[in-house]
Amino acid sequence: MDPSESVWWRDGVVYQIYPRSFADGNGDGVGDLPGIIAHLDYLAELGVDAIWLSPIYPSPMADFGYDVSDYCDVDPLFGTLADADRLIAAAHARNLKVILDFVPNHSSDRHPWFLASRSARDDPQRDWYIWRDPAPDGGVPNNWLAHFGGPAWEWDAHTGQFYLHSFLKEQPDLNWRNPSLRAAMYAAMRFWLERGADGFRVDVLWMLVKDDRFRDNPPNPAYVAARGSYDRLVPLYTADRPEIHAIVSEMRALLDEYESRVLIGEIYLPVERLMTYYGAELHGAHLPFNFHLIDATWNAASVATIVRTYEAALPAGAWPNWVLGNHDKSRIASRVGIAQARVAAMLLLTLRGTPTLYYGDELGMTDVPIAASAVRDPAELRQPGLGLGRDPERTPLPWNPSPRAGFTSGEPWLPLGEHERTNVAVQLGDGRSVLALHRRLLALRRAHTALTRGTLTAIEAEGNVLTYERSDGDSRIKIALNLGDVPQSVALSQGGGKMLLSTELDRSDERVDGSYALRPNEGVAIAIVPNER
Ligand code: TEU
Repeated sequence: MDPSESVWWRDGVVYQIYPRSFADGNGDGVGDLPGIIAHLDYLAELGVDAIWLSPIYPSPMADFGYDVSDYCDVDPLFGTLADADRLIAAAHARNLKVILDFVPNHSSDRHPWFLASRSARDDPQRDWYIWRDPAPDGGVPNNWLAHFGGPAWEWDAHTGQFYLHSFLKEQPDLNWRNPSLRAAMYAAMRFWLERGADGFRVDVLWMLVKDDRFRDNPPNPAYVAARGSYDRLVPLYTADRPEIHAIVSEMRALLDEYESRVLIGEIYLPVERLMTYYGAELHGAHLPFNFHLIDATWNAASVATIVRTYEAALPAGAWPNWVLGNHDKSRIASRVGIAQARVAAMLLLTLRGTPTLYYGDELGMTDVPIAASAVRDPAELRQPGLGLGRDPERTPLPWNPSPRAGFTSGEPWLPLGEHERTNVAVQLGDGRSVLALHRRLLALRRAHTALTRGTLTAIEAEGNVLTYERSDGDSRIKIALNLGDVPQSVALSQGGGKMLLSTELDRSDERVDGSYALRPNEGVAIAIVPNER
């Protein structure tokens, strides 16, 4: 890839929208496509380059859209296919790309394909799903477990077999070993590419293929009950199977038939396994999602190690990416505290590689406590009390300080958190807000190729201060992040500098010579000025 050429998914920033919670256009309490269209200017002015929409397809909503009953339409809850076309056109008119969420591991149990498959053993689509006879004792075929608890097998009395479901029983796994199923799924991808989608985030990409001998998964020696029953086993035969890479390459070849589309993979794997999803000769996913900061111990040494390890493992030509959160994980401001959330934002938006920003993190939104009576997420409902529920990080985006925050005129589907200050309107009017910081960081990225495509060197952790340098040609920018809550003094190794940005937004243009002070929970970006001759 020619480093001088502008490539949107390399130089740009992705913003994840959870459509149910972004903006409600019709007052039913659930976000929708007209609501997103109405707020595209906000996203363009924020300075992001692409939006990734969590699933918008017809779905019984057992897993809030990750149980798809028609891959080529829009659920009426979100709008119509015409609304999707309008959204893509309106986004493109603002130079925003649109990435859709593709959910190929499983469909809804109400998808016509599954209704056919379960109708009879000799139905032509029987093998589009994974059916097995009972074990000799009449029980489940093997020990495979479902992410949301319990066995991954559901008995179907009508045809006398079990079917596999890696998540809910309402989410039967599709059989990616079946060529006609693969062709049908690629046709669905093509359907959206033809309508102008700029690519896909592919759900559970690393799990699409399962062992063809259905061997039992081994016990997990590091099992922790608090992580839920799925953690009892190591998913050796149900994830990261060698055959998956042929499928990733087929998906990539399909996208390469179109102009500059992106393939992002949701992949929770150790770094060295994650890297294999870039594919041989890099014909795999453009961006295998890098989730390694999400579970990081939040201190300078741990973060430095994660960055070094990931950078060192990247195959030649592979483009990095970074994520701090998503619709499945506790929000960054809840994990590290709102003071550190500013530092985390500077880390995310100045590391080398494509960042993905989760909606609401630009305001410093935190997880919202959900009363047991208001819980919607099956992850919590099926294994209550372990903290596995994802509703807290999926609450409506507050647009203003009013009781319904400008999100809806109806009853929001999840409760709004405290939003007197954590809302777009108030923070747009505050030059030192978390939102102002994100706008300034995104503008800084856009203004400096050192931050978009420059090198990353000199990663150091001294005490709880993380420093690194981004360079492109003569342009050198030093990033210094105080991950602690005590003041620090940092030496500028050589030359002088000019303060570009502080996370406190009150130090721009300050001259820096020799050393500079970092306040508690402060990050700074400094333009290195070579030694005066
Ligand atoms: O998540 C897949 C995944 O990694 C799960 O283990 C995830 O961590 C889940 O939150 C477990 O509670 C993807 C989607 O992001 C998630 O929202 C869906 O529920 C899941 O797949 C099934 O489609």
